Amino acid sequence: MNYSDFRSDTVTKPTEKMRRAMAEAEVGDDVLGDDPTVKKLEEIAAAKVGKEAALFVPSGTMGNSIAIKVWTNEGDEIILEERSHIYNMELAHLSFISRVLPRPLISKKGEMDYSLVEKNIRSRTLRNSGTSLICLENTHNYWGGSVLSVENLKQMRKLADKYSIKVHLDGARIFNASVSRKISVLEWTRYADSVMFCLSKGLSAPIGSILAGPREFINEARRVRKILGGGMRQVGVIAAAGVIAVEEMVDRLEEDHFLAKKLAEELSHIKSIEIDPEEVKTNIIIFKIKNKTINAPRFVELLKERGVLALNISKEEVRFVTHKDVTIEDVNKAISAIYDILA
Ligand code: TLP
Repeated sequence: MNYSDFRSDTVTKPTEKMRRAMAEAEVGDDVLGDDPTVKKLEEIAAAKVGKEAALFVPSGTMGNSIAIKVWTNEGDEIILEERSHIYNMELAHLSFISRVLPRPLISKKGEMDYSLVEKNIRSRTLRNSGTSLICLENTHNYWGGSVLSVENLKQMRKLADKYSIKVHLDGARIFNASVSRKISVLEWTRYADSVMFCLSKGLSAPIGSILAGPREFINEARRVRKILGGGMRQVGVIAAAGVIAVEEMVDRLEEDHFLAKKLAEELSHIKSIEIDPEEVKTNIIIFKIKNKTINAPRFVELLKERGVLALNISKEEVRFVTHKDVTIEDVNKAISAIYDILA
């Protein structure tokens, strides 16, 4: 069957230009610091997010886990948002690798409240282990690709400075935020000590993410990457696609946002679906199924039978993600399939 694949923007295939650049990439042993293409990517990426240095890592999960490992000591507390990817979807590397205690907080669509965060920052005493890090996510995946306000980042920075702690930004889709708000990513990243962003999602590179921050932090991050088995050799063949991802694939994200909005608007007319299309600002659409006989996992199975792939993220929530490799025809096909199932 010819599937229309809305499971994630991670399913995007590299462009022809990426494949050519990969074939022709100049390479060297990157663990020995010899790969010119990786160096080029790291320089471009650091500049994009306004940081001193950057590190090319195999995945977003590794980027986040390295950042947390470098910024914390075992037993520290870290504050993050309760629906965040780091807390829910990264196989507990917080406890497995960094051995820190997560303190998840409620939020309004990913934005944690200043006074709530302040109340939860604990200083190091004989009874408290002490907070060393706040993690933020922008765009916020499980809040349906919501965009954090710059003001929220500013507030979290203020708290971090007040209590001498760090801010890490999981910016897996930070370029979607930038395109949606029509402002530079720097408007957010300037308030974070470190930033991770993914090349392999909407930007369509086949593999890889970037971790960026101060030079000393990145030097240490490079050591942790090696510990985790992420020291890669002639990896310029992959970094070459990453260069095209950051330089040429950002503006087109607008098209993904347009399709997501269109899909959300159509879905909002269906009685047993709960969604506010106004809230869909980027390329992720999360909606609730209010049908008594069909739960989200069953709904996703029925979609598949009709040639449409999506993910259920809970018993009642379904997620669609738009990206380079879906078109308006795929969106129309999804809408017909959904009407067919819920009619
Ligand atoms: N998200 C994936 C899945 O894990 C759910 C997706 O399809 O959305 N931060 C955020 C906000 C993410 O959405 C993801 C991946 C990551 C980090 C991790 O990136 P990878 O998959 O490269 O380890």
